[in-house]
Amino acid sequence: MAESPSAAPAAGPVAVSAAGPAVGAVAVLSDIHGVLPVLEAVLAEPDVRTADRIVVTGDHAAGPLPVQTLDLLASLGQRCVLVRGNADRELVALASGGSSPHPESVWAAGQLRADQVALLGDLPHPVTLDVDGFGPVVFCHGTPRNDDEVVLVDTRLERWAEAFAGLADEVRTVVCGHTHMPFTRLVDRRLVVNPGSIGMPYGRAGGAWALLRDGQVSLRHTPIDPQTVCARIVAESAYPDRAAWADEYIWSRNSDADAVRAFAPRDGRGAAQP
Ligand SMILES: [Mn+2]
Repeated sequence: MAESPSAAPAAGPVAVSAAGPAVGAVAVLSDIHGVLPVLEAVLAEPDVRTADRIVVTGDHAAGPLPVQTLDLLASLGQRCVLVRGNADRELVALASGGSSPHPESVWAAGQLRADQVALLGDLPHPVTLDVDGFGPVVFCHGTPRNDDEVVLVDTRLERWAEAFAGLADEVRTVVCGHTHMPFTRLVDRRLVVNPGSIGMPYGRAGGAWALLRDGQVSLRHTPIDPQTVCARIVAESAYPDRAAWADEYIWSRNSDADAVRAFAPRDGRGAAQP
């Protein structure tokens, strides 16, 4: 087959509310949920250490080590971009007297310092960054329009189209978190990436993350020793149910099959079936 002629260079991508020049490699972490030991393991990965930006797509602190996790993220400075997740929004509401069905969130909200509540209260959603090889990339928690909207690897194209209706045409890459399962797929010519979860992975223990570099996406996985991580959480957290919480989530007792079945009704599938 003949080589295609090389196309003339296109005009540079238009950044959509993206501040500053394009950035190089981006490590994407998500859904840390206060699991400091796994965050530390992922931050020690060579490709995370050398990434130009670390973008964390929400749900940072609702879990067993909220104060220490936010302090570590803050210590990364401008290289680290935090996006708001629904659980971060919930922590802010809890800190001013709200209620929640999630006991670890109620506890975590009571641990945070005032400056940390303020930090969470100021987080943006979504965030657009111009990334080398990608153009403008939208980083969100649930979907660009809603930090609590569920989309799954097998969500119908109609729902994806609704969720992306407000995106500018030049946005060809969207990164979502929230569902704690890694995948990458095309959705009508847009590349969608979910890095999975650092702290509460479904289907496989360890820290899941993603690397965006030179126009290529790779899904990464940092192995951990669940026994060691659980022992640290038990030793370092004061959350009363930390042992059971760590056992369930650090060992990834819930499979991706369990999670997809549980979340599926939330993506509208079947709702309009005759
Ligand atoms: Mn979430």
